[in-house]
Amino acid sequence: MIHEKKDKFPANFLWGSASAAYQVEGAWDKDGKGPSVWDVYTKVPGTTYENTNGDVAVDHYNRYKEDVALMAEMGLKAYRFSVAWSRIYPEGRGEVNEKGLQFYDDLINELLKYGIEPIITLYHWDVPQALLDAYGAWESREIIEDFNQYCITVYKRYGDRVKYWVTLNEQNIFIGLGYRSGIHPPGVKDLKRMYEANHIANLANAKAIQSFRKYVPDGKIGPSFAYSPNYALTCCPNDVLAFENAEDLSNNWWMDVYAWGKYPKAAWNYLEKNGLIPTVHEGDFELLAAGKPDFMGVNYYRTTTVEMNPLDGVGEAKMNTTGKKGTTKESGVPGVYKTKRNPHLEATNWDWEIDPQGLRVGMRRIESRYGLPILITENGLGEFDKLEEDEAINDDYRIAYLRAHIEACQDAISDGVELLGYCTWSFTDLLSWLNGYQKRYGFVYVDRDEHDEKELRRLKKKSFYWYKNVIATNGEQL
Ligand code: BGP
Repeated sequence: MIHEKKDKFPANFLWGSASAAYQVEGAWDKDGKGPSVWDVYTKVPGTTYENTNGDVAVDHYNRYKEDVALMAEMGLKAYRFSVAWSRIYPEGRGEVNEKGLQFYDDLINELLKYGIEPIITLYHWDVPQALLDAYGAWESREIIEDFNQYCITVYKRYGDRVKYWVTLNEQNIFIGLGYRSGIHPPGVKDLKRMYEANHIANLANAKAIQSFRKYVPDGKIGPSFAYSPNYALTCCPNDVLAFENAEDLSNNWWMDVYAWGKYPKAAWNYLEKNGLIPTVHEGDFELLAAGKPDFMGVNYYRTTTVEMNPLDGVGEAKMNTTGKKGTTKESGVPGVYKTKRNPHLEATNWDWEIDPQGLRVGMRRIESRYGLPILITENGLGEFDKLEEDEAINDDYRIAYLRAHIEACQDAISDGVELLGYCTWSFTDLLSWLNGYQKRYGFVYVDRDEHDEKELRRLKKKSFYWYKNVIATNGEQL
């Protein structure tokens, strides 16, 4: 639909920005924190870009007051951050670390002092290493109760002040990269193990939501899904079928479980024929159905375009983690689908296609299929930024990207989507899991690189002032 007049953003719209503990905090072993799988994995040479790790990251643990003051100066309405499980439970379970709890108390209070709504992510990929050592982390059902206990501890501690919560960040990514492509911890390449771990993560997600109802009855909770809506490359029926396959296996496989507590049938049958379906115990589907979220959290960066892939066609290809444009190869599942470059879209230097309309398409699909409100929990542009001699950072390309995506949000609202808020990725620059510090996302430049921490100075980019005005005008001036 082309709207002659668009609806306005709601008055209480959450104009936000997001981060994750491992990518900003640093202080990896301070004040009793235990190691997470990322603390260990990144120390294995060759696992990350130029062997970068989050030992110091952007030192948010020590500089959170400075960072929150910048958020307040911008007028940010919401800040999404994650709690590092191993700060709260250094061993993943057992003894609680009071100093870890205190850190997030201080951060929350600092945000509230300026009227910034805290949004807590319970899990952004940093499972305690002790649980990987003890029972294989997401590969054992033991994690369901350990995760639940950790969640209950933080619900009880922060639930009086924090009303928006995210359970698992991008389950599809941490499971897919951790157990299919093996480029995230624990570095496994085994499809059967992937689907098993994924089912266990689904159960942990549902259990955490079930507990939430008891401890934070007036709060809202949902998962953050890494949503890349699919397009068929052509209207050839085979490509349309490939598109349906890709939707079922790469999106509905997760979102159907969150919203309805069941897996999409064609994908289930396909995996069953290939010996890949997860082990289901009695009561699993009841628990999944009981874990219905209040909203679908959406992390959106790009769409995916697919065509049919023959049975002897391409398998999974390597990701571009260098920023050398055009180096991404076609990737796919033989007999199911394969990815193609979309000829209508420009891409970033990391080959992520820039597609604001795709965000609207995705939100429309969620609205039609699940009827759930949506919270954009991440959206942003990772690019090389240049610090000029006068210390300006003229990131007009980031402004253009965000502007177009916010316009798409307004279109989606005008279409009837219930959108609670929009969090950019990210507020300050931060560590990209596999891309070091060269791939920047923030409104605030952090002066450090892969090999030199320098003084970690914070410098406002051009986009900082732009987003400030967007918030001040509630999205009227883009
Ligand atoms: C999402 C993650 C974030 C963040 C972002 C950008 O998948 O939830 O943690 O890293 O993507 O990704 P990248 O750093 O790979 O560019």
